Amino acid sequence: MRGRNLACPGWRDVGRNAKLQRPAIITLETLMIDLYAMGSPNVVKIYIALEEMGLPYAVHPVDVFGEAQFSPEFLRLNPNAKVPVIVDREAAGGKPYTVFESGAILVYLADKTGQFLPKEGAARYDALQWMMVQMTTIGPMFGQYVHFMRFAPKGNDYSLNRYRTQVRRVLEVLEGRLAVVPFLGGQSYSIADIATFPCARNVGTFLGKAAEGDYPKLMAWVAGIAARPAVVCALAAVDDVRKKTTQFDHANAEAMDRLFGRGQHNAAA
Ligand SMILES: N[C@@H](CCC(=O)N[C@@H](CS)C(=O)NCC(=O)O)C(=O)O
Repeated sequence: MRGRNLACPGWRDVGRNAKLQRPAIITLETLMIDLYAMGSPNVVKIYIALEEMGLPYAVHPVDVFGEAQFSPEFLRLNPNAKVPVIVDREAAGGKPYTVFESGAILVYLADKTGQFLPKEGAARYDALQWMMVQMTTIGPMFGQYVHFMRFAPKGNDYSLNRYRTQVRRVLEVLEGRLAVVPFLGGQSYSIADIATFPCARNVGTFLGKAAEGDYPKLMAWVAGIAARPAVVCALAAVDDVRKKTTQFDHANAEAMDRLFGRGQHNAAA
């Protein structure tokens, strides 16, 4: 079967077309979930959730470094022009339902399947509040730090130091949490862990390998999650979508300016 990986039954590759321009029309088989994707941490969360929950899904690569998120077809799915997006073809009410924002998608999928998020009580809100730490702090602080480290013109030391400090600060918060409970939500693996793993596994890449030694509990937690079979499958699927989308070091200058609101796209004035 096309693109089917027997060790990872959830994932099918629907794309002979390397780079998605018209997302709604290239599905070759009807699978439950359409995932609009590239290889960034926000999208990795959703790959992991779909694999962990055993939901069959079709991947539609969105070439973010090639401006595909600004196409009218994609903007109909997410007016905010960002991946990830899912379309649930088997939503309640019998009509497809579209969800964007990775945190909303994780809650949607957890509620749909009854997995990785307790239905009620303190355990539910423990998981949700730790997931929100990722959404509001870990993701944005990592994102800004990487922006100033990798993409901004040199000479922004104030910004670089501010975001690096914020990344370090929130990693210490995670280290403290994992010193008292095995998972971010408490006693069980949840969407809080699924949301946080994709950034946390990059500590060595972005802060330098030695920094991993500062967060032993966090790194042990990363290793435990990385070894889960569903996560291994998810990361293999992410490698595949990376091959089908432009990587940042191959993007053209105009696409980068548009993505980052620079040059003729600067609207700060
Ligand atoms: N808060 C959003 C962030 C999504 C996001 O920033 N997606 C990036 C890739 S990681 C994107 O699609 N960027 C395209 C753009 O900004 O034009 C979420 O968690 O889903």
